[in-house]
Amino acid sequence: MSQAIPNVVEQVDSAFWIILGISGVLFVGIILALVAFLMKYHKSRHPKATSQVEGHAVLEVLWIVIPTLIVLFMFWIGVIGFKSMRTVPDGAMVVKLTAQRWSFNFQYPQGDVSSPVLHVPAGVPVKVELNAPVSDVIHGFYLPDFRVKEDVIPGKQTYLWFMAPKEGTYNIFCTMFCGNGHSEMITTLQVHSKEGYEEWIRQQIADKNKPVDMALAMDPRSKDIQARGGRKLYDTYCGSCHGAQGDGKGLAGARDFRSLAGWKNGEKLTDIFRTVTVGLDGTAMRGFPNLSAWDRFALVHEVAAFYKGGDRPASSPEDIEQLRAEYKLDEVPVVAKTLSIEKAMELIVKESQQPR
Ligand code: HEC
Ligand SMILES: [Cu+2]
Repeated sequence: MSQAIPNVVEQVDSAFWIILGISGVLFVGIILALVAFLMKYHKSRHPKATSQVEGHAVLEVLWIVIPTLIVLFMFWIGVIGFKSMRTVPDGAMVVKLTAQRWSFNFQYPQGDVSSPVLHVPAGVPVKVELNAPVSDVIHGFYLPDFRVKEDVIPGKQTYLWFMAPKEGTYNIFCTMFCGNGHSEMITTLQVHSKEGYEEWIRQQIADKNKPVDMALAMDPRSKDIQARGGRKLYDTYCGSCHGAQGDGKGLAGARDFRSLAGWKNGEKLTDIFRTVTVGLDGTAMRGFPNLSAWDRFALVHEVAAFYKGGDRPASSPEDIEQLRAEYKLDEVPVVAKTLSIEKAMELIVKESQQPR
């Protein structure tokens, strides 16, 4: 059941050039005729007014029929391109996007992996299912290099598909003016070879399943925490609301981390870990359970580091033990799910054939 995968980039570009070409020919033709008539019928050459010409059936039919055909031709090119944009090829890999003020998060069909940068294999059609939480605003998902763009609408799933022919890094933009952090709502598409993609997914899963050593995780200077790049994680996931300096200036009501005033869920490192994992009900603070536990610990330390003063309560050994038990943090990997792309695609195709 294989069909040729249309080249949307080519279709969009050729529609553009054809329409530009037709418009160009008409523009030049009309201007030339205008100038020619201006000169030919100038008053100096024709001092007497001409007689009134009335009706010319052939001419009138022509100037209605020809432009209509041209416009229909443009429409037809558009319809073909539109059809290929809206028809997801069989066997497309499905990635789920959640866009919210002001970041993108992609979830992959393999394992329970997610990332702020979109990773895909080259030469495989990818369907991106676009979602935004009902409490959020409309965003736009734009992949200029692949000529596709679609609105992301809270509470309604939309989609687009594209296929990257070769490896590389490409831009992704939000195209809706979605508030304060709109200009930061930018990410990238990373296209790997098929093997490279599998390897990436495998690493992500291994990383997620890496058991946590509580002593190292609670120590901001341990190399396991340092290696996480907490600052970058913070900028990616939290800074848009909590502000670059943890000042809460990004979104009204977001926590200012520099003082302890008014914390709801507790201000010890272990409390912060819980908040980062499950969020705070009824507020804009959502949980980030898709991030690996190590990443969440790195974020906890990043947040705590904004605090000015010496009186932040320390987590007791009991707190730490309780957290470990609650989240089974030191357990050995549960699953290393099947990773072959072929296998994953088989499942996806089956799923996509279910009636909706
Ligand atoms: C969409 C905006 C938004 C994003 C993104 C966001 N937060 Fe929050 N966060 C909030 C708001 C709003 C509050 C305050 C909730 C309240 O107290 O009503 C909050 C509160 C918190 C609290 C305090 C909880 C308490 O006990 O009072 C912590 C800790 C926190 N956020 C950490 C983070 C971290 C870490 C990230 C990034 C992984 C993050 N937040 C991303 C909006 C956000
Ligand atoms: Cu946006």
